[in-house]
Amino acid sequence: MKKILVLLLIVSGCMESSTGIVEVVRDQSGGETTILDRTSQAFTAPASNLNDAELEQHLSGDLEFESVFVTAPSPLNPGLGPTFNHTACNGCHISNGRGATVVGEDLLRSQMLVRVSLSDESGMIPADGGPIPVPGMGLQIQDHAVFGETPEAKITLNWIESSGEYPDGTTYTLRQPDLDIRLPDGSALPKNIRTSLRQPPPVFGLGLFEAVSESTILENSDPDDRDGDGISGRPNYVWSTERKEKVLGRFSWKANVYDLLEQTGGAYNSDMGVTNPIANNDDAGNPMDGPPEISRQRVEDATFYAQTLAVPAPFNIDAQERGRKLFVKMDCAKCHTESMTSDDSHPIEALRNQTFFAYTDLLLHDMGPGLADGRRDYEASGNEWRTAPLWGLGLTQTVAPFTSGFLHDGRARTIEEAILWHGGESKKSRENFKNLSKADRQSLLDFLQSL
Ligand code: HEC
Ligand code: HEC
Ligand SMILES: [Ca+2]
Ligand SMILES: [Ca+2]
Ligand SMILES: [Ca+2]
Repeated sequence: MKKILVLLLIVSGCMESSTGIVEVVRDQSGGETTILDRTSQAFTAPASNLNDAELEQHLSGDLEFESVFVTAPSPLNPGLGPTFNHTACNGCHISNGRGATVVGEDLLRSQMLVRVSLSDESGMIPADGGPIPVPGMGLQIQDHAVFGETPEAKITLNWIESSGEYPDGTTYTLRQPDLDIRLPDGSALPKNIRTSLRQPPPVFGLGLFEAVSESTILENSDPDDRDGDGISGRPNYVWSTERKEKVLGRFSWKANVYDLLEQTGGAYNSDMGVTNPIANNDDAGNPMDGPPEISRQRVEDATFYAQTLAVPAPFNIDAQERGRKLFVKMDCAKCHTESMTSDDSHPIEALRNQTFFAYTDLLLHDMGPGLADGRRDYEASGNEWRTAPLWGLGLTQTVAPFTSGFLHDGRARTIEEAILWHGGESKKSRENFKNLSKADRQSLLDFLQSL
């Protein structure tokens, strides 16, 4: 079937107007980076269009991503801590997918992070416009420490369940996190500190997000909702430590990070306590004395790895046309923009001029009070989140069985629960979903599961 469509296109020479072409390309979810793999290793393959030199750097980066850091002095990977969240990138991004959300345990077992800041009412907004660091704690709680040092806090995660009903009488249960955060002296975190629980997102395909031009992203934004459909979509503008100016943010759950280099340098510094030329403080905001603990090259190699991971192709997506049409009809695609095309300027050749299907506009949306964390991050309000990409969604629990959840804090145990949490700008879309027949809801879920 597909071959016939391709032939027809060659004959007709018409790429845009044929409806057939969309099906053919949709299989190539990551453009030419795409691989065919639906196993637990599906997020770990190098992009299939890398040249030899690129492949070599990718493999060096793979080693960096797996490097386990230890307390100095040590011949290999010293520099962990003094406080930290985990010891390796892939300790949190399990097989390059999400972390796990374990109940009750301290968060090292669950790979989750808690971001913190002071409430804006305290009026000390930093010159770069970012969130206000908590004195002595910075912007993130490190709940582990090397021997002889004290973790910043002890965090316990529990879930609160609630139940609801579809108009057709089918019932469901949802859960939301309830954090208990204790300072070393046993006292609770002061009330003026905003907290935000974050699950590690998957790390494949992200180079393509870097390779999209700013104007491509801004095309989909509608900050004042001029077309009156209740959906806005706002860019986040964040401080770039490398460029030393405010730039469009694309990474992390609030699009509050500029690029993958700054994301990676920040992760070494804040998540592992490993200072480096990109980020060099103890996450209480204090610049560290002494030379960085790892070289710029090592940070660049780990970055390159995340930039050049392959995107797994969807499974038999042609059979999910009914669900895909419902996805569009329910207005899901108004935020989960089906495809984008990168331009020709990214330094990595394999990422240039690729049309890919990530199902995100990379913009911020108000998702309502149910999902709100109340913690501003640059332009992102306490209600706003970056539209989560949906590629690879159906592989989530293949890659990390029984453990991973959906949404920024992993609260949704299933894709269905994730949809039911949609509020704010996406409330109408959620209601559309709830009002579908059971069979139609299943078709939509089957489509998402095929991604
Ligand atoms: C303690 C767990 C943990 C460790 C260790 C960790 N990460 Fe993450 N990572 C996260 C979390 C949580 C987020 C989401 C952060 C947010 O939204 O604020 C994230 C976000 C990311 C993103 C952005 C993904 C996206 O969709 O925008 C990338 C890329 C990334 N991490 C790469 C790395 C690399 C490279 C390392 C090692 C140097 C690393 N991470 C170490 C937990 C971790
Ligand atoms: C107004 C914009 C908007 C609309 C409309 C919308 N979404 Fe979302 N979606 C988001 C945002 C933003 C997130 C991330 C929210 C979070 O993590 O708290 C998200 C997250 C998700 C997730 C979880 C993804 C993950 O990686 O954990 C799924 C699944 C999803 N959406 C499916 C849908 C479906 C299906 C529809 C239509 C019924 C829909 N969305 C409509 C903005 C939207
Ligand atoms: Ca250190
Ligand atoms: Ca801290
Ligand atoms: Ca609009």
